[in-house]
Amino acid sequence: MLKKSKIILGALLGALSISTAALAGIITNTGTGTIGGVLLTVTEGVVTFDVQTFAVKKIAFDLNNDEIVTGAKVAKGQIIWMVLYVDNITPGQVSDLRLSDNLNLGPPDVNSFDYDSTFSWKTSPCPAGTCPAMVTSADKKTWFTNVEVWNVLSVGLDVLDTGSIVADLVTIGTNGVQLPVNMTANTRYAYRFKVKIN
Ligand SMILES: [Ca+2]
Repeated sequence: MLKKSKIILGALLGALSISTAALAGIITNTGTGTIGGVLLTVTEGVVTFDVQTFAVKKIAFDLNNDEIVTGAKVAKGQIIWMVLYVDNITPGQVSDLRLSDNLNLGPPDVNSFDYDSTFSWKTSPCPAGTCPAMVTSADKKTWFTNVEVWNVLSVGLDVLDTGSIVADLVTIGTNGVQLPVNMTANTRYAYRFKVKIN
């Protein structure tokens, strides 16, 4: 069974929220003024923003880099890829992205997966806020296997990088001494690792 993941923006690990209210929704700011204290000599200036939410997305691939869709049949002992990614489609930096993924949740999924190997990450450009297409399985395979380099992450929770896998828990971003993830504008951030199905 495929597992759910969590995304936390600027919140503690373990929280379920995708973002805070301040980070999601429409916000408006109005500036006012007068000349010589006389009303209506200066008209209002208004600015409105569409504040984006950021969703964590998860894909499983087999070792031929073909998507394993939700509900597909897999075998005990099979090694597969798990991939988590988040798209920053805004032209600004997103600070302190944090992700977590528990490989073995409670019943009925106890002991579902064990980490195997190849913990790594990469980024993909999203020019003009349009990230690489991920609609079809072919799209996903094309993106997964394109020329972008997957950078190795240490499995440990340490100062070496932004990711760790300790026991069953994958964490990305700020966590103790682990380094933060500050997402570059118009960029997809992706993390992958192989797991064994128990
Ligand atoms: Ca690490």
